[in-house]
Amino acid sequence: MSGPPDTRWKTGGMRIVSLAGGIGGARFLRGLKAAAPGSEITVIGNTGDDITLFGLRVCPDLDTVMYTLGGGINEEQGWGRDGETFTVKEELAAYGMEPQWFGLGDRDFATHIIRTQMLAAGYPLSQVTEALCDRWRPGVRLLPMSDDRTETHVVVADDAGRRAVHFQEWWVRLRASVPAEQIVLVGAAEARPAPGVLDAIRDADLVILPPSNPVVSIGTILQVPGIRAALEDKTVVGVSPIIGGAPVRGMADACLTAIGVETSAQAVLELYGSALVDGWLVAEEDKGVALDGVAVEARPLLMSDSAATRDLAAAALALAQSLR
Ligand code: FO1
Repeated sequence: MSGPPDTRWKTGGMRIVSLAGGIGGARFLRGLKAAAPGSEITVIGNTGDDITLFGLRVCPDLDTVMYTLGGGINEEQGWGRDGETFTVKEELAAYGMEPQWFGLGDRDFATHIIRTQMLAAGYPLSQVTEALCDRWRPGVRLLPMSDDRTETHVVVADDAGRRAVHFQEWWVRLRASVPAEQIVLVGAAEARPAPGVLDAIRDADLVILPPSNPVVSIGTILQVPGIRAALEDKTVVGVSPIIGGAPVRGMADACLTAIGVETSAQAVLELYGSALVDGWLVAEEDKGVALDGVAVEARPLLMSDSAATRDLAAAALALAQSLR
């Protein structure tokens, strides 16, 4: 790269794309916004976790990003609304309505009612998400990976026999305690990238993969036909979700095991592959990680507070800049 390092991302004007799912991804995005205040960030959100409950469409990863960046998240949990109450949930349970294992709060119900109403009126999920973000103003453009319905289902075998359960049932009710024989994105082959997704990737100056779950969040988004190929043309830097052989939070280890991948920063880098990833941030204890064609940088990865998260995001951006 010729000339002085391009630090526009510090002063603004960069177009950044980030793939995100779940709690770790949303928290990282808060740091990304702080590290690149003037940049235009497009988030491609995972919709494989989406589930229909009580006739309402729930989009956990889109909502986690929207609430976290919009200031409405339950900070300790990392999902659902702050200041939540569960009167509707208790009343549903009083009627014996199932499932009772998924904690939908009263405030959260409003989001799902509006989303379901708009979907029923024929609006695609991308327009519904845009409408919900009108209220929350997350400060990023949040796009679902696809407007087509996809769901992550998990094949398990326990005393109730061998069957496929929705990812949320495996994740929340079973706490991933029953080994997943297979993790399948139902609808993947027919799913098309949502409007704006491929354009955002094409126009991006750089792409960041946050430390989201590499299987059921990042991995799911990469299964939408066309997205991985589009990303391979860009400068992409990822942040390892695994530190010293263990996930920082969540149950990425159970997901990696399910697809026969070791729980390590090296194995996740190889899962993404050097065709996709140009730079890879790992924790100090994983500094031996290497893969031809990938610039590996070791630094603290724990997002222990907002400053640490901002610094982590800044390091990812700086590495991406140096590789452009
Ligand atoms: N996770 C849980 O562990 N228990 C819950 O009861 C739960 C409810 C819930 C409600 C709305 C929502 O948007 C997310 C919720 N989550 C819950 C988290 C969710 O399972 C995960 O955030 C993602 O699907 C995986 O990242």
